[in-house]
Amino acid sequence: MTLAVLSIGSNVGDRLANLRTVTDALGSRLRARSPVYVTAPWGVTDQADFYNAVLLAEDGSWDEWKWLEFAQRCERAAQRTRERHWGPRTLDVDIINCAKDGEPVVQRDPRLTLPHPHAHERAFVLVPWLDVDPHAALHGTPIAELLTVLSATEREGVQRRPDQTEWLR
Ligand code: A4P
Ligand code: MG
Repeated sequence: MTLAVLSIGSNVGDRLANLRTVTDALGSRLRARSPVYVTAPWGVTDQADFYNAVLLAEDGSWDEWKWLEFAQRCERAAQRTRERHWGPRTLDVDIINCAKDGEPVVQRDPRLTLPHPHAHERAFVLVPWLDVDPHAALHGTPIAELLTVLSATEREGVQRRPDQTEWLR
């Protein structure tokens, strides 16, 4: 049994509809979804704001590689193109963490690095993750603590979307 923490983001097209394709594809695997946040672009800043959310999902037989396959399948279905590293995209699905029988998988394979190497420095990951799992930790450090280390600008760039009704429907 694996429990995956998925970070989903979109800044091209109908952002909410793009995020929703992932919850639809997860179906009964979906355990929890954070609210949707409007987030300032991270890394490459001359692009539109993103919508971001974090999902918890569980599967009885999938390993971490199956979660990566799932993520890439969702990106392909959203006609995701790769023109620019950290650039605009219809859909990005990153595996932030994957716990196998309760223990986090830790690996540095470039095809799948776990936990996600940038998670600790991204408020657009930590803020929604905290919503769905207040006790989560990265390499043993509580994510609530990691958030306090981030700059005010980084944290203020992540704002909860005022209306969540369409997302929670
Ligand atoms: N890969 C390795 N580890 C992982 C993992 N844990 N999860 C590999 C998913 N993929 C992983 O990704 C490049 C390769 O990383 C894949 O082939 C996969 O096997 P990519 O999606 O092709 O390229 P990318 O997304 O441009 O690069 P990267 O490094 O994945 O970027 P990120 O980290 O996804 O960041 N700002 C805001 N506000 N919100 C966002 O959602 N997203 C990005 C993209 C930048 N800025 C953002 C946001
Ligand atoms: Mg990615």
